[in-house]
Amino acid sequence: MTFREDGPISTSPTIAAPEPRAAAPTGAKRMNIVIVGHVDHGKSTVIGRLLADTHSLPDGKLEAVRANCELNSKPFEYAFLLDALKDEQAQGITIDAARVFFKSQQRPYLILDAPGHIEFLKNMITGASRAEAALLVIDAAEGVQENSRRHGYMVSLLGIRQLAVLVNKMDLVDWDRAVYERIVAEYGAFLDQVGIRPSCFIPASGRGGDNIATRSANAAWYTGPTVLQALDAFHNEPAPVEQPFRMPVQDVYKFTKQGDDRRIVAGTIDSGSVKVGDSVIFYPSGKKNRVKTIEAFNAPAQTRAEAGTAVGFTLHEQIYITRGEVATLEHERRPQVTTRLRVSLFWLGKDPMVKRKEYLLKLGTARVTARVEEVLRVMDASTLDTAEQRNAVQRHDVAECILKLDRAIACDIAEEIPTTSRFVIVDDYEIRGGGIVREALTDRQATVRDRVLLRNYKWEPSIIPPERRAEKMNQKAALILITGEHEHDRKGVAKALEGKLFEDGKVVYFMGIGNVLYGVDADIERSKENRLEHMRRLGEIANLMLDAGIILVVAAAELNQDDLEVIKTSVQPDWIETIWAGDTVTTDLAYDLQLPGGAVPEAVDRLKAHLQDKGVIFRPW
Ligand SMILES: Nc1nc2c(ncn2[C@@H]2O[C@H](COP(=O)(O)OP(=O)(O)OP(=O)(O)O)[C@@H](O)[C@H]2O)c(=O)[nH]1
Ligand SMILES: [Mg+2]
Repeated sequence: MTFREDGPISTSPTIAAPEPRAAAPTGAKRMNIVIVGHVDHGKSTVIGRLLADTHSLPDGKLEAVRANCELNSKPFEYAFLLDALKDEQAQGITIDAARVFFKSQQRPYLILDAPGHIEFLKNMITGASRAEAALLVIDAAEGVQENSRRHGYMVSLLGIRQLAVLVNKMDLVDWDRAVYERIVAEYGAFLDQVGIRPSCFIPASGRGGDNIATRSANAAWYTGPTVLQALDAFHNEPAPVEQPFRMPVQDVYKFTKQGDDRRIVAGTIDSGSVKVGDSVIFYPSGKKNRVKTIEAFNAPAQTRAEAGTAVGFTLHEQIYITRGEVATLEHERRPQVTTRLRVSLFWLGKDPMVKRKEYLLKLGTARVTARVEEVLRVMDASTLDTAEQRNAVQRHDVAECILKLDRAIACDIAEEIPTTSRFVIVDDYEIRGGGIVREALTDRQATVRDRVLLRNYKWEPSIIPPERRAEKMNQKAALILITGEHEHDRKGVAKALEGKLFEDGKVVYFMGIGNVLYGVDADIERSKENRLEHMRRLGEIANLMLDAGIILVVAAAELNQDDLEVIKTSVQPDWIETIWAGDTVTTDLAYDLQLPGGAVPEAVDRLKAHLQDKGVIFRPW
């Protein structure tokens, strides 16, 4: 059993240093630091120096690299040490983000030297390698550059609160204090704007080793810490155990032993803690249950688990939940559940982020289709100039946007629980941007959702789990919504499909919209204002039938996306198949299959094949 399906995004080799001579106390917790800054400002040189000066290099490495430089008559660079270590470890693997380990006398460190910010962003947001603190390098001679600001902003947006600024290459400006002070003033003001207070600014020279691991006589006027002291002064961030419990569901596993129908709900706890006996609620569905056992990976069962650990737990009753839901505790603050989010994001894609286009949003273990509803503000991250109301977000821009998702997700607000507020945006299989949720906005289905959450909370689960029912009935429950233009014979197709599936031995039921309108809906008028309530009731009926394991075929004229979203709020979205019948699509419905006008038998064959593709019914071969 694997608890984590998503491995780290980067396959970077690890640069491991041997036991340093000045060993950190055993048991000291490692600190992860990211080093950022404008190109060529000296990041790799500073790391090389730190490795050399803390005696963290393999024996003879420094000498070997020096000798090699001499042989090729090129000047020695401390940055070459990293390359040499990489060559040793990589054996042909392309390197995107180096991970360098070293130890101070106080503790071990992992330094992430991200050559591009995409890797840094990916790793930070996916949690593949989270940095607790950042070291930002500015070249004293070149001064504050575009990426000095951009990276400072990203550090702030990613919620890294600890930062030290290294004013490097002071040798190039003859250790002129005025130059240093100017940079401190300029960059300090910038950081203030983005809400970060650096722990210190350090005048240094990576090349000369001044103020890196040892204090330099070149800057007698400077009384602050060296880089190594600044790193040692950072605090290890405790795992957010005190916050509300959040565990994005990675997967639901089934025991395979005979007669054992327990399931393990597995994931990594992002925040808070959980105990056996706790009442958990899964969002966005709102389904509730109690924790029966907590199973740890490769360890004996335990009674409690907390943030930072990968666990699985079993529940008292079998409820249907899937990857993408977030497990929470009933007595703690509930997460946000909505389809509309106000977010801050930065965009790294070559093509701008535009309205109307479909993107994939990944938050926790949830993946949903997202569109930009509105670009509220765009900010040039390097200058912090803002522009209101634009239509697109260009590469390297930071923007505040409203995103519309095609189904509800559970998340948190960045100020409250940062981990479950972070997301990335994927386009064409690549991460193009990322950000944090600032606010959960209401959507049209909000009132319906509240009722559904209460309904699921009160739901009395059957002792028969849905998959047992599916096995027995040899079909997966599904709602097949056949809609289309008024003229089109939707009803004919729907009834013919019912007939065909029935003959095949399926438990299937055709329901015309009139059956609902004049029955369950008899107390409400057929007005525009009541459309939402009509859809809600249709959804509730469908939900019951699906819970009974039935394939429900519904025919209705000209359903639109709004209608579908209401129905999706009441019915498990991945149990719905939407079919548009007819050559012209007259509404904004995002359908799963279009059936062009034509003979009914052909339409039914296509539908049947579609249901086989979707696994609703079995395809023998
Ligand atoms: N004079 C002087 N040069 C330095 C110092 N630190 C770095 N350099 C030089 O600046 C150049 C760039 O240094 P790197 O360490 O490769 O810079 P980087 O920030 O890692 O660059 P990228 O990874 O390409 O963004 C090299 O030629 C270094 O020798 C310094 O303190 N003084
Ligand atoms: Mg470098």
